[in-house]
Amino acid sequence: MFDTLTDSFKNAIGKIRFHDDEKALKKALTELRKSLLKADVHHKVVKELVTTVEKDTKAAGIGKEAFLAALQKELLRILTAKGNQGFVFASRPPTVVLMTGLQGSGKTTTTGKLATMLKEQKKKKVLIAAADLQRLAAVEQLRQIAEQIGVDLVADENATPDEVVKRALKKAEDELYDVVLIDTAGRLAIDEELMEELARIRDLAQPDEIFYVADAMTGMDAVRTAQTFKDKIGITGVILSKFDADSKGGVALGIAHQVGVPLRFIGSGEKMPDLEPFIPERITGRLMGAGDIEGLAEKTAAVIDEKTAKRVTQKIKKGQFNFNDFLEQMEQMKKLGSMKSILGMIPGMGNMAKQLGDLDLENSEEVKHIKAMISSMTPKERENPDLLNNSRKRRIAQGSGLSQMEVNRVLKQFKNAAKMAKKLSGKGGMKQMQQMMQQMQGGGGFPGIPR
Ligand SMILES: Nc1nc2c(ncn2[C@@H]2O[C@H](COP(=O)(O)OP(=O)(O)OP(=O)(O)O)[C@@H](O)[C@H]2O)c(=O)[nH]1
Ligand SMILES: [Mg+2]
Repeated sequence: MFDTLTDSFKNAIGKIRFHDDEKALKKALTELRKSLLKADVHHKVVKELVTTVEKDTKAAGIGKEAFLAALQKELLRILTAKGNQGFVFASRPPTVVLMTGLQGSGKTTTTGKLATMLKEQKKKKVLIAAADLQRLAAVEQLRQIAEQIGVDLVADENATPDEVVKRALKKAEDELYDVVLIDTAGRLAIDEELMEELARIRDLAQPDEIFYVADAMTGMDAVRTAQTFKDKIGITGVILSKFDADSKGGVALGIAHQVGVPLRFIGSGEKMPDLEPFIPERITGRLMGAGDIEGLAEKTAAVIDEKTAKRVTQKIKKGQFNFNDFLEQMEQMKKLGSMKSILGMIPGMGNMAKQLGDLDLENSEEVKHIKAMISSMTPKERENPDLLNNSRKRRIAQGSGLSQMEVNRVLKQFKNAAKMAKKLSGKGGMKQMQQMMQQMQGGGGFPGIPR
């Protein structure tokens, strides 16, 4: 997620030294502007962002730290729109959510994904209402999804959408459901008749949230249609689906600011767990190359029980993440959905995620190597990677059929990732991140010197 943008930001930041002059700033800003436009961020948003970063950097005194701070602040501002973030429960259950969007945008899949997240991560009792009766196969599709994820469904091919919604709401009240998700029929374009149906269902259901599911691959059209749905129906959040197929990512960056409605979730694959909350602070971190430890922990918690997740987070914090944890994580990761999106959340692994493409991580060379190495280790070595001196590494290389250089490389990667994760999971992680970025850019940087 956001690989291209993250790379471009790195490039821009690299153009400027700890203390520098206007010329260097100009270069950095040009780089920033070019890359944002290339990523399909809307030109107005780009202009606003670049102008503000320039102004703030100058005001603070041109230098890398000022530039980073300005960029981070401005990114956060652009990504944030007034409204809720992530999933927000109504003060009185059930929380009713109306899912809307154009045909094929991913409403039904996303309804299933949201239900999965609420059930698995938040332990909520979820009911889905099949209010799409336009398409014959729609109800059947939802039935299959509901069955697969073990969530209750109200559906009736012979009823009207209004009746289905009424029944679902009554059932939710009677049987104390926490959340009702209403899947609706798609619109080919902005179709008046269907819009009226939607408005009727809205008035009937009085939803706490109206989500507009937009297909990320449609680029700027996603922004325009979201705007129309906002005007006509009054959406409270946007969900960008099929983000895994959109390598540029610019729409996600601009849409909240352009439409004035928060981007709430991103669909990152076809499987049910492939849904990420879009929390501006975290995304800013990811954009600036720092991964998303919190998001990772949350995702992990969804499939591992909470105790294990806490233990792992503690281990990361203490820098004790070892090879056994890694193997355990790999097993759990199978359940986490798209490997690429997971790797992208780990600090320092963004590049690896990019190289992976759509590769099957589990059967990838990298992971096979690590697994082969681990199987050649003694239990003690698995517990404590620091034990691995040269003679032990030689033995592991032989045992796993790898060259010693390969063993060294993998070990280094593993240690770096664990180290970075530790740094960023602690207090002041953001500050640390900035310092790390400076070091990474080779611009010297003087961590520890107060501003
Ligand atoms: N790769 C990828 N595919 C997705 C994602 N979300 C949905 N899809 C696919 O997009 C297609 C359409 O998804 P649906 O959920 O049926 O879309 P819909 O909006 O309900 O469609 P209608 O009910 O016909 O309006 C399906 O093949 C999904 O698997 C995603 O985040 N990533
Ligand atoms: Mg559908």
